[in-house]
Amino acid sequence: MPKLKLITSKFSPYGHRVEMVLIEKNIPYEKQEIALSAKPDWFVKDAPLGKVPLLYVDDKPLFESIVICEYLEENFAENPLHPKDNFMKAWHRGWMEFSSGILAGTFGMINSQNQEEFDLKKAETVTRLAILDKNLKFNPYFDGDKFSLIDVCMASVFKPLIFIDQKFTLEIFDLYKNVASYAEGVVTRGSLHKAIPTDYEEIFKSFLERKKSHLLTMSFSL
Ligand SMILES: N[C@@H](CCC(=O)N[C@@H](CS)C(=O)NCC(=O)O)C(=O)O
Repeated sequence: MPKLKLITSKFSPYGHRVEMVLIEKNIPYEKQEIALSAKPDWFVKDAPLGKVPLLYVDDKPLFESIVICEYLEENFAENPLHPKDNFMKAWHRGWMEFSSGILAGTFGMINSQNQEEFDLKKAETVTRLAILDKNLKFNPYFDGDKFSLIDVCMASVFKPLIFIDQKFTLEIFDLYKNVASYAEGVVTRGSLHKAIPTDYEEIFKSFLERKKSHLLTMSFSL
């Protein structure tokens, strides 16, 4: 078995999804968290896009979270996370890509500096939730009882979205009952709890402050 080392940052949803896969598949790994404000030289050299997560496989780096998750799925047989059927696998992969759009909208809201920007990013996110709502056919997971890679991706996406929705009373999920119950289901997955740092709320709060997020001008309960 190759030696695996995950390089991530505490707050990275992309890192959380890779760690969830490692945990779901009972793969032994080491983890190193780095500060993105002071990237080490070895990281800059090995990460072509300068982003976490990075996974060292016997000292060789892989980058891009979905690519890393697929590598783990293909190379570690325990607890398969993709459907066997090739059409369904491709369908799931499409929605994995879609999940990254929801994450981009969420971080767009988080990074907004004014109301106009915030409203635009919120509208983009809500539009994506409306589309997902129509396409969610099963419960509790995307594929029914079977927890899959698409649920890993969605869990990492919904964790920060639910956080801001609840703390800032954004009412983002109110019109989308399928998405609301699906999102609540995936964020309670044990592997997400293990991947999320215990001081998640504190880290989130300092991130908002550092970014001078427009969210902090709204009424909140942090
Ligand atoms: N598409 C990438 C996105 C990764 C990403 O955006 N990572 C952020 C942290 S959440 C990062 O490393 N940002 C540092 C930077 O852009 O300098 C993936 O899926 O791995």
